[in-house]
Amino acid sequence: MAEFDLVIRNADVATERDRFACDIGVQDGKIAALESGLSDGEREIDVEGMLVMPGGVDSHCHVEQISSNGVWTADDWFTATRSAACGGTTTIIPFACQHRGDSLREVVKEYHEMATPKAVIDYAFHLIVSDPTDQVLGQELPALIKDGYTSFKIYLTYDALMLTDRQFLDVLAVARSEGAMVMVHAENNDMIAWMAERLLRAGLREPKFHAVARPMLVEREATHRSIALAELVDVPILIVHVSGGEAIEQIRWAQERGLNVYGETCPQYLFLTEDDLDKPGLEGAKHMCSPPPRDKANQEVVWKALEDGLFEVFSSDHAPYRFDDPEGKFKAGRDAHFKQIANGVPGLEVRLPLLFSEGVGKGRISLQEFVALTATNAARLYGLHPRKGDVAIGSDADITIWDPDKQVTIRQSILHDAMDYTPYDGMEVTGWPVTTFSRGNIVWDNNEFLGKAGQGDFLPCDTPPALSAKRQPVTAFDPVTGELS
Ligand code: DUC
Ligand code: ZN
Ligand code: ZN
Repeated sequence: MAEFDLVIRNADVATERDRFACDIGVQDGKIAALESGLSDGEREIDVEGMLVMPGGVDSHCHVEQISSNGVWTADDWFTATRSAACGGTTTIIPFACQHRGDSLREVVKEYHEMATPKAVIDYAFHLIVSDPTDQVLGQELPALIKDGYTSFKIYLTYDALMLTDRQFLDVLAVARSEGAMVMVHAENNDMIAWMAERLLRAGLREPKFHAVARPMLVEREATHRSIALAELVDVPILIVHVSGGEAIEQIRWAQERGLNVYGETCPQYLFLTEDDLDKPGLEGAKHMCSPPPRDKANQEVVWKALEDGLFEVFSSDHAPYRFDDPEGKFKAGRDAHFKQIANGVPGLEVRLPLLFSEGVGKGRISLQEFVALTATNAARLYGLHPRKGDVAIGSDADITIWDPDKQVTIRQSILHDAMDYTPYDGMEVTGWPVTTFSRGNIVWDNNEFLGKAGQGDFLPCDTPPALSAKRQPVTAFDPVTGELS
């Protein structure tokens, strides 16, 4: 009888730490052996000439979520996880989004009901907290954290979701006392609303004015404010979807002061610019997301920061709204102004190939940095490592086989989400995931999707390790414990 369920022979393995040649033995969905000359597997594949990496962990994507202005994402749990798997990603961490008045516990239950029958790959949840009532802060969040929902996102903009600074402090305090990571959407709501009102009053309605209403300083201000609030509470935070230089300066400033401030960036800030929002007709809407893509100079600063190690994670922020669909971007009508157009771009499937091609292929980041940015760091940050994000004995056999030389022109027709466009249409990349294993099961092979709805499991997350960092109190009074030292 074969010793392993699966043996991957002649693997050239890249992890966040190193690169080594071996065979990979998989048993019961886990990596059981990493050495050359392994004995037989029930199933064997030879991957000579390919690269072998941990499957990607996409820690920021929106799946079967309704936006603050009432538009559902095009992808459900099946199409989103299928698209992820075909792009080499084996774990996603979307959001369970609380709208005001909702019980968080109920929200989580509803998201599970959507995900369980449809998910193809494994998943965890971040919670979006938009209504931090006493019940939510005192009972629901502590109980949910214990059940493995150990990260939440808060918004500083969008009237329907945003928290006041005071509410934000309350959420940060719970994160510290109960052990959770807070992710922040950092944009100043009043600045945006004020600018938008004046733009619309002046008759400036096209998609490109979305970026004018949200200039870089809007993000810089909210990033700095978030850092200060987290410093007061003495708890780590992660600033999501960082778009350009001024926000990066704030994060660098915090990191140089020794604060536990993490940053995330996304493909749209490395591969799109504000000029894309100025495409003819309504085409610009295909590139609208928040914060918006910036100019070329900012794009270069984001690349530099990525190379310098400022960012912890590279996520897609997949927020898919179809272009030519009355339920999509233009649910408010084809004559909608920029405030009424659904905000977000897809990116689950192309996240890894884009960064591999432009980052590793062009020598901007190493292969190890690529693995860290796209898989290992997110798994660690959100309490899923070493089960996810690694090729190591005992880890889940979530493995992506890469053809580093495969040349692909990105077109919507080759992708597997439910979208009708990709903002990266026509881009040429070198390097593509050719086979993806999820816990040892093949879900993508040679241009064929082989996964099954419902085979993905929910992953409860451990306490994020960043929460055990040494305390750095700002005053002798600890506002979380109430103690005076
Ligand atoms: N924020 C996100 O995180 N995703 C899509 C749009 C947005 O504003
Ligand atoms: Zn956001
Ligand atoms: Zn998002």
